[in-house]
Amino acid sequence: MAIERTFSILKPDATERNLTGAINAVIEEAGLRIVAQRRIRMTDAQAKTFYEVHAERPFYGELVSFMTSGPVVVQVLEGENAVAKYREVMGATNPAQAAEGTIRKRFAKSVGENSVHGSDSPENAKIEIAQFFTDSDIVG
Ligand code: YYY
Ligand code: MG
Repeated sequence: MAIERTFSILKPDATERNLTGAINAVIEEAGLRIVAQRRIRMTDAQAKTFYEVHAERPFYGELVSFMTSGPVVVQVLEGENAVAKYREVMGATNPAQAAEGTIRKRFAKSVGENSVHGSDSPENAKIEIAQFFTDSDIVG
């Protein structure tokens, strides 16, 4: 398996509770390398575009307003099988269904305020990374 990259967001519920370091420790302990990272306030337009795939879902409005409600940390993670590995480390979308030891089991407040985003495929990882980072931002 080749080295792969995935896109991660530490969401407003995580930054609000000062969990950036704690979550980054879980990421690094899993063998993923943080090769780009920036703390930003997402604009309404950025959040809408980022979650466009969910535009018709009933939770879309709440999701966009949550993602713009406070600072987020956008990241590029690199490692073997990084996309699937990070999904495993994150745990299920709903923290009540997330496995023990996962980020969402440990830190998420609810299905909406679930602390982290991770790309769901290598193709989407490339698209999502390009929305927030240029090649020169990423130092592998
Ligand atoms: O990829 P992942 O974040 O695990 O879940 P998605 O199904 O892509 O949904 C994106 C995002 O939307 C989720 O992290 C929280 C929110 N959401 C929600 O608020 N309520 C749902 N029933 C499903 C998803
Ligand atoms: Mg998703």
